[in-house]
Amino acid sequence: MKTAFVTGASSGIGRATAVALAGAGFQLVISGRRRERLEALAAELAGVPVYILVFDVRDRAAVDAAVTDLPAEFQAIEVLINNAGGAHGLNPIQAGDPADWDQMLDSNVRGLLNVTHALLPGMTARQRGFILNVGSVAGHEAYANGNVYCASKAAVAMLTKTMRLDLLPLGIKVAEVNPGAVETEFSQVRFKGDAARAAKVYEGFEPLRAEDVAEIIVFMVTRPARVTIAEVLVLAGAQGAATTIVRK
Ligand code: 8X3
Repeated sequence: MKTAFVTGASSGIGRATAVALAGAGFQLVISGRRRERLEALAAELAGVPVYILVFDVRDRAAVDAAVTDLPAEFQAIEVLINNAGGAHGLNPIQAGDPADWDQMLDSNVRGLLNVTHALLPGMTARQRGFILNVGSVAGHEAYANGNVYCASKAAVAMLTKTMRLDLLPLGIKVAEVNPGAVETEFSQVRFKGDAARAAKVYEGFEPLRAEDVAEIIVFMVTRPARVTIAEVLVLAGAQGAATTIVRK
């Protein structure tokens, strides 16, 4: 049974991807900050071997220790889904909070690097693996007030391209999925728990569901060796670009 490692698996796209990968025959390492959520997910995946790791991707020492301590039967990670991350605040740069900036750069960029760094020795030794980075439409186009979030996802986009070149000779594929408007906890986190403001983001159109993105991720990571789907942009049906949404 192949093993997939999903970061940020306690909610949203990460959780849905874990469920979809289990359905596709993978056993799972699921990581996140909220143990109860991960335990609930593991219970839902009964029948599939699941190992829970509780860490914050920003904490490099914790990431390294968790990966080092993986039981032997979960060590051969075939697929890494670098999903953990998010947005904090939506303000013009002059009104931005540097603490939000740190959090986005630390999770979305450094966190992705921390987990990748911890898993690469195994992948390079086995000369196989697939790293799927969850980017965003925001990494490929600018929108007002997106500043540091857009920049963090642009970093993910360029890391994906450059990692692909570095790792290709070692038998490791690297790809990126770039979601548009997906209704998850994303906007609640961005607006710091302001549920009304978060709901407004998805008002008047049908946003993507986390499951829609998960299905695409599973398709991407299960192609034959001769195929690399390097990048996918997935928008809501009513969405033409990041902030161009037809609301009815
Ligand atoms: C989430 C999509 O457009 O809200 O990454 O930035 S967007």
